[in-house]
Amino acid sequence: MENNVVLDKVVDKIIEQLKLNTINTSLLESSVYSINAGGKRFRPLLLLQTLKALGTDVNLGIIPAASLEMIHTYSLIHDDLPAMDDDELRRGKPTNHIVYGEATAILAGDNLLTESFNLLTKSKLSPEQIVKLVTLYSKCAGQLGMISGQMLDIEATEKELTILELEEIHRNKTGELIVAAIEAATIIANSESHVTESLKLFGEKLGLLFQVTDDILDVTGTTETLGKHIGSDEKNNKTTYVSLLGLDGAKEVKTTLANEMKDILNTLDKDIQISELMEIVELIVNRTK
Ligand code: GRG
Repeated sequence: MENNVVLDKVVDKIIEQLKLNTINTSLLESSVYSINAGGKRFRPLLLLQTLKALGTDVNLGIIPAASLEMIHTYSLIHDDLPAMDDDELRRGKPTNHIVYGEATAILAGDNLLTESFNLLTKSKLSPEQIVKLVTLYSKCAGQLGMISGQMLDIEATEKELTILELEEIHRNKTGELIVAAIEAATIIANSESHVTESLKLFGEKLGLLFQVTDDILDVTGTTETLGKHIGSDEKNNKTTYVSLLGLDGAKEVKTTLANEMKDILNTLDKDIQISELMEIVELIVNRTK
């Protein structure tokens, strides 16, 4: 099945879940607004592509992918709030709080996070797999992952970080949900632990590749890219790969990571379709938005 067709099903599942449990139209509208505001659907795509690599039916990944995209969207709504990055634009569109007000945006984020777990429990996977996914998502999105990354990021504002400190933030803030997409696929596919461990390492590097590319695009990107969250890192005096290493240094990090990731894929068992994951590396390396 074409990726776009499955990704449409992922989005349909999210909207269905939000409509099913709604008792308030403003909350529904603001939640749906951010789900439909032009995101790349990278985490769902990664989960589905990893399932393909593992030779598992992508339909089994639709609900887990939808749930993960809901968590990601909540994090962006909250990240844009005045108390956090205070951004007026994301993906070239007004941020949730600009359209619906701060209180509704906070609740839309809370709503997406909470409903994501409710949706996950409706999956046709085994109860053991569902519990593993709930454990994984709450770990990666929670205080052992993304939320701590966000906290470290806030504490780092106006501070000059070392590369190790910067990567610690990105591993948590951006990387954990990316690793979650890959690990979720290994749970769905019942992969052997050595496969899961190699793919998690691949995912950790992918998170950093994603971030260094984001930092590079923030200074070299098109109007569309720059409009996604207008230079908020510079505005908030945040260290980036480019501010720390220069543009050429950041590009070098990007090349090294991509090569290391391809090396990991080449060590995987022969029955794994590594071309599906090579495609993901190329997608990020060639990202323009
Ligand atoms: C508020 C708890 C809380 C967490 C926020 C992920 C995050 C933590 C903030 C995002 C800040 C940011 C812009 C980071 C740069 C890399 C990144 C994660 C970009 C957004 O992900 P994309 O590019 O977004 O996949 P789209 O818009 O395509 O869905």
